[in-house]
Amino acid sequence: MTTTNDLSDMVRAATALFAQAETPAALENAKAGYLGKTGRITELMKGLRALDIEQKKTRGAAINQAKQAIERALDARRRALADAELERQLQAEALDVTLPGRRRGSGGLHPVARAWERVEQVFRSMGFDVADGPEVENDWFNFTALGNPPDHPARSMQDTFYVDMQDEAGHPYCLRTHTSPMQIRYATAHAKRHAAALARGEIPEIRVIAPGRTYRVDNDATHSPMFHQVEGLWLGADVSFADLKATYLNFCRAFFENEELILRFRPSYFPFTEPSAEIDIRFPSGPLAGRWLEVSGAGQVHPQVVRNMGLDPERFIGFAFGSGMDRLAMLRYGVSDLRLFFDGDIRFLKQFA
Ligand code: 2NM
Repeated sequence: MTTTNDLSDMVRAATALFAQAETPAALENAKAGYLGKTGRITELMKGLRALDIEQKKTRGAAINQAKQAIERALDARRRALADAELERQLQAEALDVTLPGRRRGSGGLHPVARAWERVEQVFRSMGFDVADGPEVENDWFNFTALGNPPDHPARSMQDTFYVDMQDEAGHPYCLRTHTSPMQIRYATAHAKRHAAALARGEIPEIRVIAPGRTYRVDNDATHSPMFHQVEGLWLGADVSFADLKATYLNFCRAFFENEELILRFRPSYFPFTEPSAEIDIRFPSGPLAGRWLEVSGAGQVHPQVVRNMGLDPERFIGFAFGSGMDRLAMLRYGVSDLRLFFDGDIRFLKQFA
């Protein structure tokens, strides 16, 4: 026959056993030892049958109290385990909302692309159209139409990248060595508009720039096999060398944001212009002050080239120029070595982002 003391010992033992259970499953196992079908409390209840009515009352009440105490201990431990589990989960999923966010890396335009955009902006502001076309050209557009005779050294394998391909007329293809072929394409593509205007007694204008990638067999500190050019063309009834000077001066002053810079024209030679000139610029102040810097070639478009554009050189006269866009970018952004533009070094490029 167990005593009240035995019952409180049992409650203590059960509480201690529950405290050792580290998981809900272990706890439910421990519970079965007391409250299950063959648990100790259940067995004690069964033992009541043998007692008389008075003993049944007092003993039954005592067992009941012990049972309730064990149930409270069980509940408390269940809650403790559930709290611990929740706490563990919260720890595992913890977010430190005070950490600075991870920023998305932001890109930037390449300095040559920025110069390119500026060039387009400035020339558009002066009424120029912008033309774009193939980088793989046939030699008629790239050389013949532009006044390069068949034996011209620019056509040699040493100077030009040829492509293993020919058009229907047997003209070989090459990577364009300048963007001037675009001028021929542009003029011929607008031939209908010109013819219609001429029929109305007007002389239409061609005012266009062709910026883009160009290719030559060349590779040193100041030459890269791929480089960028912008060529301009302005043809009309009476477009003169004075217009060339004004246009190019305006362009340079806008592009470099310097109203004081001046130009110098030196006589030169190009197969597609006559007369021809080299254009130098000079900054009166600033980091580039005091030196003449070569920036462009230019000239009055040769009558035969005008004819190759499908236009009558008796009616159309004007100028063309060709400038190195990489060089313009170097001067504008203070870059001393052309190769920096093409190395793809992020530390260099970041400075322009
Ligand atoms: C230059 C220098 C001088 C030029 C000529 C033409 C065209 F198509 F009208 F004939 N486009 N660009 C030209 C003239 C290019 O680059 C140094």
